[in-house]
Amino acid sequence: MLLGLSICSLALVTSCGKEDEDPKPVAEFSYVADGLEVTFTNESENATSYVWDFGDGSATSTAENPTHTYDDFGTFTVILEATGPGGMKSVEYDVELLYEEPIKIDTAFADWTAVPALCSYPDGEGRSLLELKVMDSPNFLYFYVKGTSSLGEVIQLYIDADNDTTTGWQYWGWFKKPGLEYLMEGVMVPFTGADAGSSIQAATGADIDWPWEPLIGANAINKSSGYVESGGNKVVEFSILKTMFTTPELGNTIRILIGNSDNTWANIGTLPPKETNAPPATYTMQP
Ligand SMILES: [Ca+2]
Ligand SMILES: [Ca+2]
Repeated sequence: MLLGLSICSLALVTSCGKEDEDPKPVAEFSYVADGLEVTFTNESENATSYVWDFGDGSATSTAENPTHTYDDFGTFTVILEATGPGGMKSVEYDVELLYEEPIKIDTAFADWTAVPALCSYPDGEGRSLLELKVMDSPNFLYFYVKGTSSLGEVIQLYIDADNDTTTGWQYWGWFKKPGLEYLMEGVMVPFTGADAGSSIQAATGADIDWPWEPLIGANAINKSSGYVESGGNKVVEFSILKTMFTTPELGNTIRILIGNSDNTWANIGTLPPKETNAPPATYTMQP
């Protein structure tokens, strides 16, 4: 009996000693997110193997410093289990992947650099209008318009929302390709009179000179930079909520014509240019 107790004590001491030799692991990590791709940096101590749960239902990883690409934005609880001779420890953090709008309406235009021009006539065939760029996100349509120094106060966007020339406005216009469902008229330099503001109008289908009916009053433009002088030109960026377009909703491919008017509402520019008889510019939504 006495011998048995003695052995037990000895075992206890041995166990304590072993714990000193193999300290418990510390689980720790940091991460850097680039869009949906997250690079994890393992900062664990006293560990030799790892299991990562990325919190999105995907397979776990045993890599020391994994990179994981998520399917969507959101908040994910990431759990790291670090195992060493001294045991296993785990740590968890919420990884937040926030959606960033691709374009910021802020009077700086570097965010448009990688966006190809949808319609560009740098030699002046479009008169006051030189270039149009379009971008979209799940929430917004973004527009970049470059004009000459004579760019007028009003920008008009004619939009074929369903990419179908047989629906929408079929009447005469400076463009030769009809089928336009919407007209956005935006006053980029606010008038002091009753014309100030912007609106989205829908084609009524009537075969008359001006078959547009306002859908809403002001604030069709969600946000605008206003005109910015740049290299002898005037540039503006603005955004419109996609939910402004209801019947029909915006399809995956839309067609766009753009006009420019001065403060007497006389047309002084078009893209594509009137004279070229080119079809409207075609824009396909981002995947
Ligand atoms: Ca910008
Ligand atoms: Ca149409």
